[in-house]
Amino acid sequence: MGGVVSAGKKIFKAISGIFRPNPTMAVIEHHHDNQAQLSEALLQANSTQQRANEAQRKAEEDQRKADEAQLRAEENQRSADEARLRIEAQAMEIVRQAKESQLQAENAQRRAEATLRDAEEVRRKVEAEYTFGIPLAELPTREEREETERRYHYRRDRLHIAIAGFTGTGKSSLINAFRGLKDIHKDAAATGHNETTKYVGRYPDPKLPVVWFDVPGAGTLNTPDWKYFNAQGLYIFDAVLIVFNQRFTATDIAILRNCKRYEIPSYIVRSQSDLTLQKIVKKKEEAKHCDDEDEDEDEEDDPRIVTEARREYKESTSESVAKNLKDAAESLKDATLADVAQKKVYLVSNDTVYAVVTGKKKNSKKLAFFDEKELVGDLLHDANERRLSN
Ligand SMILES: Nc1nc2c(ncn2[C@@H]2O[C@H](COP(=O)(O)OP(=O)(O)O)[C@@H](O)[C@H]2O)c(=O)[nH]1
Ligand SMILES: [Mg+2]
Repeated sequence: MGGVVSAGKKIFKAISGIFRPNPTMAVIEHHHDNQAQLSEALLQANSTQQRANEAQRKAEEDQRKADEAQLRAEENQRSADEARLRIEAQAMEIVRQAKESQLQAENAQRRAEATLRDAEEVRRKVEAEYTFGIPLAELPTREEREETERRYHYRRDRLHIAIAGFTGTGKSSLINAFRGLKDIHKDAAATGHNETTKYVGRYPDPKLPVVWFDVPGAGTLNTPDWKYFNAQGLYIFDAVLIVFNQRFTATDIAILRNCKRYEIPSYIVRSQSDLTLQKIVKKKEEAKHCDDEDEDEDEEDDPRIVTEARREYKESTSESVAKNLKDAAESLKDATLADVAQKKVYLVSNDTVYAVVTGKKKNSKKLAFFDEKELVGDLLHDANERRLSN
């Protein structure tokens, strides 16, 4: 009986198990659900992870590309910088070489000029010795010549014209007139009987490429004349005017003689011709009117007397200069001076030179023209010619 009961219990249990929810099954089912969700989530997570990885890779790839681009850009910049530096260095080298070539050319030019000057000096010396009998020692050396050029601020693009003569003859006034300046102009050379100086004055022309030099002369020469000429550095001039008034002095002759030796054009100029002419006219007028009781002081000069006075003045001046030179040629035993005796003597006055140069009259007084136009023309023409041929 007991066995029936227990079998019944078992069947009951089994049946009730069918009709009643079985907790274990639910758990298992639930577990299965979870498992699926988990798998799903895992799959999603995986895929998200993959996408993230993919994004990460892409970002890294982009970064790499950006880095590469940056490197390339830097590389390009570096090459550009290098190329620029190379070009700059090449340009600087070309400039340096050009400068060096220029310097070498200038040095060569200077050497050639110096050699030419030396050769010219030798030629002059030899010629001087044979033609004029001047001992070589009397000629300035190249160093002395260069020192003189420095002293007088010599410029190759200017003509240098010396006005030499004894004090008071009118050198400074003449220089002012040649420069077209009145004596009272602020740049004019000082004039007047008290204006004596031992030093050579330098006066650039305001218009022409000429520098005028006021060379005060010694009255008598205590040294050989070439020493005086060399000491004054007269050998560097393109032209020398020898200005005198009443007396043609030994210094004037010395200058003339040495100009010839150095082949420098020289001009014998008698200044203050207006004053001298006036004196001659006055004397002649006085002689004419000596018996004339009612002589009029303000009366105009008789034109015939003026013409006669001019002729007399011109002739007597030429004659006395020629005589002086002939005498000097004899006493100095210098035949070249006899040739110089034939030289023209230019008669001038400062007001007329001023009028020729500027085309203006200094003041309203009547001007007596002599050789001013000729002097200005000859002077500039000869100096220019000489410079062009040297
Ligand atoms: N009437 C006249 N006077 C002159 C002439 N030249 C110069 N003088 C005067 O002569 C004096 C001396 O002239 P200056 O030029 O100082 O002579 P320097 O010593 O040789 O420079 C001055 O009072 C000038 O005014 C000229 O041609 N005619
Ligand atoms: Mg003077």
